[in-house]
Amino acid sequence: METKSKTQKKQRPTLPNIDSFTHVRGQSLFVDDMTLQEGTLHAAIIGSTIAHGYITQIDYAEAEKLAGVIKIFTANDIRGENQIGGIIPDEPLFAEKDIHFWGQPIGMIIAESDFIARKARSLVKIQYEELPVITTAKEAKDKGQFVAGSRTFQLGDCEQAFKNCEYIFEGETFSNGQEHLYLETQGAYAVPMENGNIKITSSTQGPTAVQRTAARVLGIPMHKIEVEVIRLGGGFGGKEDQATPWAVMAALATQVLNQPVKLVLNRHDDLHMTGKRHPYESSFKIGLNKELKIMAYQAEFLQNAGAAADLSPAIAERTLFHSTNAYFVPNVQTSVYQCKTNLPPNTAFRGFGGPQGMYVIESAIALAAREIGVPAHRIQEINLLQEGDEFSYGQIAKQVEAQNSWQKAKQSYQLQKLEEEVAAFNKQNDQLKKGLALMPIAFGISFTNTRMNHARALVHIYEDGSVGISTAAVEMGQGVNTKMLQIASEQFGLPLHKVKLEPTNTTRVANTSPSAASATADLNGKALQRACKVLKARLCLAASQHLNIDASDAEFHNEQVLIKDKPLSLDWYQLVTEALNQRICLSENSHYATPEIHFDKGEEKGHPFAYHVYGTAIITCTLDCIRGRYNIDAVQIVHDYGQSMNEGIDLGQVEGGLAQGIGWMTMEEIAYGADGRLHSNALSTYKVPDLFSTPDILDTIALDSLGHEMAIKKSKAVGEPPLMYGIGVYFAIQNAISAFNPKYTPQFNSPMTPEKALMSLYEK
Ligand code: LUZ
Ligand code: MOS
Repeated sequence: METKSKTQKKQRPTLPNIDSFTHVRGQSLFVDDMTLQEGTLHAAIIGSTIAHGYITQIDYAEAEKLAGVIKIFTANDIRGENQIGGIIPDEPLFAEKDIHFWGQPIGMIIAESDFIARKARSLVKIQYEELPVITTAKEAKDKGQFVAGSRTFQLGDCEQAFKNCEYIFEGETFSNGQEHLYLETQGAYAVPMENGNIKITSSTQGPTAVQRTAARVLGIPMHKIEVEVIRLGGGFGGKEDQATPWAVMAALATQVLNQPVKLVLNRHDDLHMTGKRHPYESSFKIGLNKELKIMAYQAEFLQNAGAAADLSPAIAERTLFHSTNAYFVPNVQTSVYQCKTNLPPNTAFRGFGGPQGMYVIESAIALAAREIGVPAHRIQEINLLQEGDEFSYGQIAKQVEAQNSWQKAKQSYQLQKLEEEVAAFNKQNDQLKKGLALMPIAFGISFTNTRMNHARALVHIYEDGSVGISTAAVEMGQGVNTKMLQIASEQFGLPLHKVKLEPTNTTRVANTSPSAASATADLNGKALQRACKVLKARLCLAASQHLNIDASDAEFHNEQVLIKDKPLSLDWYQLVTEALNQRICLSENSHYATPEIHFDKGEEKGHPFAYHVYGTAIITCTLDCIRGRYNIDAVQIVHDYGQSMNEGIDLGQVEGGLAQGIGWMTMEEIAYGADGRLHSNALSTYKVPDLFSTPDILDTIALDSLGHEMAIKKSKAVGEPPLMYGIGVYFAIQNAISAFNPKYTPQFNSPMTPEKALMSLYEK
């Protein structure tokens, strides 16, 4: 099978990801590739082998005797606080007595080699007293177990509105978790510097989170810790907060032993010890009028937070923000409960609770469509957001592209013809059935926590005219460094090879937000643009003084300095020299904070997002009704990139996001036993999408939209939104099942694995 993929209407240039060159040669550096200093020690983490209970006895004697074991660390070795909770202080670095999930770190073996450390780990004997294990959100809620309080968003008056509805439907949904499966597992390398200072190289989306937490646990000020990030082999949210503990452990061992320590989790440990996308158990009630307008929508979301809060409160909030997806609903009441279970603390994952919210309203629409006897896309279309509509959290929708992307998809991909083809196919075939579904998306861009929406960029122009750039942006394959390079080289009119992106480092750019929320290029790009402009103004001043002219509006192109398109007698390099002769500062650290956004958590109202990203996907699939297997024939997308600054990279984000969404919705089945142990703990038992699960045809059309002033160069954020196109695949398969089995009552229980599809096909 061959996947055909293209972006139609290529308007703008594409600069290949600058990392491609070293990636394809295997020369890109990750934590595991670092040249190790002499005396480097290696760590293995001792994880709990029960999910809930307490430790009654630990015997380290055998492990300690093993030659090459240097020290076994426990909570007793911590000089600061044994606390790593990011939002709520409810999570120890090492368990002291109480165990809350299978794989919870209890201690760490430091040895001369990785092999010895792991061998020693197998010699540690721990005895536990076990307590009852909770693995589902529902059970936790029934027992009153929460990591934080519930939240409710409200618009209009649902109760009143339901009274006037022609149709009312209620249902329940489940969406499972999802393993991040970043190619590079969690890891860090800590090195002692002088005077108790420590440098940590970490595979983290949040270098400041590592620095802050290491300072807290080690009991030293933040300035004694430098965190550097070269690049990540994938993050997807899994390294927003959960890269932190491993980096802190390595730093702790370095602090105590004064030797370099490397800690890289193997895949098995990573799967067992880290949290994933939150499973959600939800219920909904939807009311429509005769014209199929959704008049009222109620939903209750039970978030399976796992054993500690981690980022769950922020993720729960985003579920509510996106509970009505790309639709306007005048009366909304949504609540979310953050249920405490004995799973590893679940965490950020591309979409950050948004997809879980969107899946529920799509389920509600699918149920309504089936019961009323209309295609779901008719209900979807009638209810799409329009200019000036109010979201349930009070933000007024502006520059709405919901209708535009929908209509463009319908026309460009000939929806009517597709529908006719599917109907004709289904009439002619007994054993194969086709299904079709549409999936509109609207995703809010900004950290929902307003105070996190800021970034800085530090730019040096060196005396030879070459440029070095540091920002808070972490490169994790998403191409942010390439975008930063584009901005600086355009601002200064320099060729790409004259500009260098430095690794992200907390001593160059401090107090940073993580690279997350799809907002990294916007926030850091805007800060970088500012820094470049400040430096250009200084260079213009230098030119004015030297040439005795007004060069304040000079422009920079092709290593030249131009006034009204005429080059000055000084080129870029000569001007840099002249500025230094005049003792002008050629370094600048600029700050950007997203304007206008705000949110009042008391009222649950405000304007949390800089803007929204829109798009529409049309999905068709073919289901083998003997075997339950399905093939995704086509996913045809109209996506709102705004004015994309790099269509190649942005298309890569759409394709990757879609594949990840398809995986979440169709095949990735995380399985925990009733004892809280992860059963899907290898790639033989956890199926992720491969080339055969991607659509035969994958088309993306760039919607010709204006973009947004708050997007960098009007190029809208692209990281997370496309994942949610994958939700439509679930409903396309469901429609194919319905075409085969008229008695099928849709269950909204994702992922739609072939097993589930097969059972549904023969349900009576
Ligand atoms: N991380 C975060 C995120 O801390 N806040 C957010 O709003 C967010 N949204 C998406 C992804 N990560
Ligand atoms: Mo994220 S889910 O780290 O943007």
